[in-house]
Amino acid sequence: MIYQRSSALFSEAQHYIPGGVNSPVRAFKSVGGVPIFMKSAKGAYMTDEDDRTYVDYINSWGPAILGHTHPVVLQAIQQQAEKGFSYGTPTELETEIAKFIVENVPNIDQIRMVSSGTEACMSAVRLARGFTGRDKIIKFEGCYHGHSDSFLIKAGSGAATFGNPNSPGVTQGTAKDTLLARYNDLEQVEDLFRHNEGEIAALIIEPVAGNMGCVLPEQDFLRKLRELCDQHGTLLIFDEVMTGFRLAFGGAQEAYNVKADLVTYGKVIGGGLPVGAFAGRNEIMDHLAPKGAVYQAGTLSGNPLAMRAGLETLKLIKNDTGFYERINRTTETLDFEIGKILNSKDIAHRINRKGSMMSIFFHIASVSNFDEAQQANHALFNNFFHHMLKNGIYLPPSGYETYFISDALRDEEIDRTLDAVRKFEYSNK
Ligand code: KE4
Repeated sequence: MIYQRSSALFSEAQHYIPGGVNSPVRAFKSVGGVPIFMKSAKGAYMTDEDDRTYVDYINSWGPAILGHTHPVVLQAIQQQAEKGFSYGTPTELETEIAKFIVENVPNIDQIRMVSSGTEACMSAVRLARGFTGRDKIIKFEGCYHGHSDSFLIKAGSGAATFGNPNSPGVTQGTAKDTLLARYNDLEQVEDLFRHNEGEIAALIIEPVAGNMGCVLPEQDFLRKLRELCDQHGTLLIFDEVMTGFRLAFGGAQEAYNVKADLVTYGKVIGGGLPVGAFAGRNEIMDHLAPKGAVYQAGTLSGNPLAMRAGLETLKLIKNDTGFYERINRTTETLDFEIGKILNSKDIAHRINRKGSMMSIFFHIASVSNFDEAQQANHALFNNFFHHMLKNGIYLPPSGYETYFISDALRDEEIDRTLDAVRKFEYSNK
């Protein structure tokens, strides 16, 4: 039986870890089957416990943008580890990476390091609430900003009402301060501002959404959100945990030329080690403890290993003038070539792509919000996922995820991917 060792390991893991995994999406619940246990990764590949190798299109959900275990980053982590793992004191290295990011990303003066994207987004919302003295936030259905209570909210009835908890453990008291709008629906956002005048601290958005599959902002949507936030004294938070340093070195702010008041980061800035961050202009960031009154803290925030992995990753990207052109071209090739093959098989689909983010939706012509993402044929995606997996191509195990292209992909990996797509058989009957 294939995946024999993964199957045995998954059975054992479920005795000691809830659902056998430390993050739900890894359990293959939406695609079915046994989650694959990996034992190593290098470049564009991961190797599972049954010694099967896969071309990796998850790349640890974004961090491995250079490909896995890049030799320069690996050596830098090893050398840093010789000096100790974590001190719990300020270090020069934290200033070095903070300065590097501030000098290379538009519209930020200060940055605070944390240990996950959830922490970054949660803290940014608290800072926005502390800075504005307001309680409510607007988020968008289908956008994911981590598992902090304020974000685990499903749409209330109608658009102008507040949300409802979408997880046990989230209180109504928390949910009432989270307002939901449909992605790309400016009228709903205008409605929310009208119904909650003077009460909205922040609007948080994935500037390119990657958690409902890849969904792009429509023309001028982000610019108009900027205008609405300016009109209503609301802070605009770009959740760039996925898009930061991936869409461009200056992230979505640079790619769309729209300035956010706060920007959150994760994934790439840690190079694969646990890091998150949030950043903004002095006027806002000065409200953060210990300088200001808004409290936020973390034992491992800014720890030397994660800072070293992140800084070396960012420097490699920054110093490689062809980096973004290369990974964007790889993604474009995958988009066009996979599209041609699926069309030749008469399999209706939509591929959304921005930079080195893309995803495939089946049996739908366009996807610009979560409702439409849900209308895609996810059963067909699940078939496609397992077909690709059997052919050594590891896609994200859910139709609601984006693919993360790494710079380690070369013609050989593209050809292997396209060969697998060519073998996909699906009867429309
Ligand atoms: P973490 O707390 O998982 O580091 O980051 C939360 C987060 C915040 N904002 C955005 C835009 C994100 O995509 C994420 C996390 N992304 C998911 C992938 N869909 C992480 C994978 C997982 O949950 O295991």
